[in-house]
Amino acid sequence: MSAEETLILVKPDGVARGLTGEILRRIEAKGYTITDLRMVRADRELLTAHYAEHEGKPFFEPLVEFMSSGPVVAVRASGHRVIEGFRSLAGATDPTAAAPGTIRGDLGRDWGLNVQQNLVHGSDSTLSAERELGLWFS
Ligand code: DAT
Ligand code: MG
Repeated sequence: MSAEETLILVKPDGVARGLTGEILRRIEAKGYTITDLRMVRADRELLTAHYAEHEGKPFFEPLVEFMSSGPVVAVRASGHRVIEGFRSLAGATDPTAAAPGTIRGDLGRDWGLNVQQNLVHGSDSTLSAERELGLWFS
């Protein structure tokens, strides 16, 4: 078995709603290993680097505002195909469209706001996982 690593974030809405434990439980219940974890108050510089692919999009500014509105929990998780596996656990970006059984589908709330407060982030490729782990766990 070849272990892979990913970056998972419990976003400010997840931390504020007291869902950190439930989200970590789902990661571990799936069989992934949490190998590092820290609570971070992310600044604009870190978030701009993290969301570089979205810079210039209409939701970028509100996204950075939201992500810096409170602490996030950054998680380094490892396991076979954990990148794809966690994306699958998280569910679709839009919490209303996310399938029941997923973190966003079961727990995500659609507040009708500009930014989707969708509880979690997960790296979407080996390249972004490497890059994002370097940003959050340098
Ligand atoms: P994901 O978090 O599922 O990887 P993404 O990388 O496309 O989704 O977008 C990053 C975050 O930006 C996402 O979690 C919520 C927000 N976002 C994405 N698309 C959006 C949109 N059309 N309107 C508002 N917020 C959006
Ligand atoms: Mg993404």
